[in-house]
Parts: sequence; structure tokens; C-alpha cells
Amino acid sequence: MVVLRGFSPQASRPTHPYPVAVACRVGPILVAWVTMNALRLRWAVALAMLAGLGAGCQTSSAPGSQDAGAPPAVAATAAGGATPAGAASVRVTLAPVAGGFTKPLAVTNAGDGTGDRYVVEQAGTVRVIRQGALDPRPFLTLTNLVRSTGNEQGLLGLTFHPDFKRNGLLFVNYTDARGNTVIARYTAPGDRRTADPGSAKTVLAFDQPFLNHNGGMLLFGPDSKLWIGTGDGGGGGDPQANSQNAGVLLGKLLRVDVDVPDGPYGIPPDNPFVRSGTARQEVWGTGLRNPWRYSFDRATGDLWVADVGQNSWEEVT
Ligand SMILES: [Ca+2]
Repeated sequence: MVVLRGFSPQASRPTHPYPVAVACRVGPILVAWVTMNALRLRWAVALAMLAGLGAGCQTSSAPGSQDAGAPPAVAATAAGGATPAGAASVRVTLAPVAGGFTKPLAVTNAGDGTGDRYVVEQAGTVRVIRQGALDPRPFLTLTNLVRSTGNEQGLLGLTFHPDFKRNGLLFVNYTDARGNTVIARYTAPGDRRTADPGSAKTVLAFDQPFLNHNGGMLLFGPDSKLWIGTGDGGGGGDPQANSQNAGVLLGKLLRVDVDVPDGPYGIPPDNPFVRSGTARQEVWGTGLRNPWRYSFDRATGDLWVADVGQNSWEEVT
């Protein structure tokens, strides 16, 4: 995990060098309230738990992935085995909220004040928990577009426009029938209770050289820009050296502006590579392997990134 301070377009400076070993399997528990005393550890562990729910922590058949599942427990340890400051006071409570899902890998809300929670199923369905009960009617079904045969493929990310209540816009990230990445915008018309599968507008699409490391996270930052996490393309050990190559979209955090009148997105003028002659201007951060989940700290704006490790460690850096 990498912590990026203040989301300014400067080189990141890791400030919390302690890995967090977390549950990679939480059994039937899908949605859990995580209550801890330390604000930042709360986010770190919550993020890492989501990472564990998804492809990054599953035992993978993909080449180069040896991210075997860990026991269903949460603990925090520092590099070298020491306990990080504050970890002793961490308390975690898990409670089942809803069940009956198939390969759920993300849960989010629309920021619309309803309290509804949206659950992403890997095969391509978005379900909704309304007032504590699972709505039998899917919010969005994309199973006809999504390929999820690979362990790390599928409908991998969902986020709602900050002004969703007014404009009904949401964004998804999935691997298509050919295994390539598609980021698309959909609209939930009217009462917003379902999204229209015919409303798709492709925002960004790019090829995937291997089945694994497809990233998939989407999130609007406090800057109202869309942050897109991309894996290094896969294969194990980044054989194409994509992650450090700012000229490609793989192995990156991307930052784009979807609130533009022309085209699917614009480039924020303060992106770090806008004046580079060789880098992709969408790129905000390089050197990532498979940033499966990330979140902005609501108190500080810090960006926490869970970047799936190669073999031995899932890290907080
Ligand atoms: Ca891939």
C-alpha cells in the first residue's frame, strides 16, 4: 500500500512504512463495518480488506501471481515484525449486513444521501442494498459484455459521479469479451433506481497483454477528477516494463476530467506529465503493480493505495 499525501501532482513520498497483513478471505461476510480508533489505520485496513475480497488476494492461476489467501483475521505489523505506533489500540468489529452474492468484490455508495449500498459482482452485475435489504432487481447488468473467466477479470470497479443525484452518471471498469479494459459511463435515469444498460459511453479502453493485473478501481477524488487504477498488464514481474514507462497507461494511477463538453474526458492541467513529450498526459502516478483498491482520507485528502504485492508482502509504504 502506498500513501500519497495531499494528491498534489508531485512525486509521492511514502510516510508510513509499515506493511499491513490483512484478511484475504472473510468467508460469507460481505459488508462489514470497520471500527477502529486510529483514523488512518481504519482506512488502511478497510482498504486492504476490500483488496482481500477481490482478485489481488485470491489464489491465482495467472502467471506470476502467488497471492495466496491469508487467514481470516486482521492484524497490523511493521516491516521487521515491530508493532507500529497506535496499532495496539486498533479494534475491528465485523458484522454481516447482507448475503446471497456471487463473487462480490466491491461495495460503494452513490453519495446521494440515501444510504443505499451498491455491490459489484465480478461476472458483471451491480446489486443494491436499500434500507438494509437486498433489492432483488439488479441495478445494472453487464454480463453480456464482461469477460470474467480469468481470476482477475470481470466487472472490477464502480463509482458514481459526485453530482449523481442530479445527473445520474456512474462509471464502471471491466474486462471485455477479449479481455481488454473498458472504462465506460452509464446513466441511471429518472428515480435512479436502475441504470440503463443502453446508455453506455466509452470513456477509455486499452489492451491487456495478460489475463491478470487488470487494476479496475475507479474513484472521484476531492478534486472531482476521476482517478483510474491500472495494473501493469500482468504476466508476473512486469515483463513488459510497463509500470515505470510513463508512455503507457498500464501500471499507473490515471487522473482525468470527465466534466468536459467535448470528448469523453479532458486532461487536468495540473497533471504531472502534461508538459512531457513522451508520457501519457492521463498519468498521475507511475510504478504501480496492481492498485486494486484506494481511497481518499476524508479528513486529510491523503490518498491511500493498496497495491498488490508480488509474492510475499501486501504493503503499506
Ligand atoms: Ca492484464
